[in-house]
Amino acid sequence: MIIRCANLDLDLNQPRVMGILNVTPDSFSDGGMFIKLSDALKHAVKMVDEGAAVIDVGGESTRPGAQSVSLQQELDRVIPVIESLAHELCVPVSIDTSKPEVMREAAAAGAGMINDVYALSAAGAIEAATESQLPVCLMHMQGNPRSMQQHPHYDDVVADVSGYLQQRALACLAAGIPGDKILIDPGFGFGKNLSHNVKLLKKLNVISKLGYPVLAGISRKRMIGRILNENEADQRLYGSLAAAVIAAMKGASILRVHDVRATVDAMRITAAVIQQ
Ligand code: 8Y4
Repeated sequence: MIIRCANLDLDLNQPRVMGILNVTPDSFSDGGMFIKLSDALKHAVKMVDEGAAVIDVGGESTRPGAQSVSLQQELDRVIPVIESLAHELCVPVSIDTSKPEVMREAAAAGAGMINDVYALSAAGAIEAATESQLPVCLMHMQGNPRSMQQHPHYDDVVADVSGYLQQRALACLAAGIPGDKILIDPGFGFGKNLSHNVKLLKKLNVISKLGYPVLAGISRKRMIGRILNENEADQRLYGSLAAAVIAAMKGASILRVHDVRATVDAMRITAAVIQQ
């Protein structure tokens, strides 16, 4: 299976790694408002050298409790980076956004994929994504980033998440997005407690069976920290690798990660076993 991302192909015949490039003021800035383009580009090139098959650019922090940013602020942060990366990289650039205007401008700047943690549920988002003709990743979230970790509740987390993703995929199909441009993601950590997250990982094969490529973002997340009793996110590499291997064995096609080289090695081993 190969997904066309603007002018570049993303080959999903084996599990691939998406490198995370945050362009928020706590990353690649001197502490002021402006993103240092050269630093962002340098980090993206490093991740591609390490084997990343796609780079995910996000200008709005979606961490639990995070504040939302204005449209202009988000555009100012991400569009110059997308434009620079689209020219310099040989892999597609994904735009992590929920705002239709950002989707449009990112597509015009050369983005190759839309990654939306709200699964195109914002007003105008499905239309903007359809017009861009880019592949879309639809992620499940219960609630919103400000409050989602307060009281997560499901009757059956796997059935609920799977049903939601199925419903959002159908909405995309109805809007004219081709089925082969849809990816789905259970949204680890987005309105889920530890038990919900572990069950989703264990049963990720159920999500895979919906027939769309699955993206999984587990890297350094609190579910890893909770299991390992490790509060420092940068000390969660080995746990994240174990989770990435499990996800890929359960059918995940793309792993969204901070630690590209290590995860690419882990995915090469996993691919060798899957293909045997
Ligand atoms: C430490 C490390 C603490 C990471 C928190 C975090 C996903 C995503 C995010 C995901 C897709 C994050 C934008 C949250 N997670 N997109 N985005 N799937 N498709 N938190 O799981 O990385 S941001």
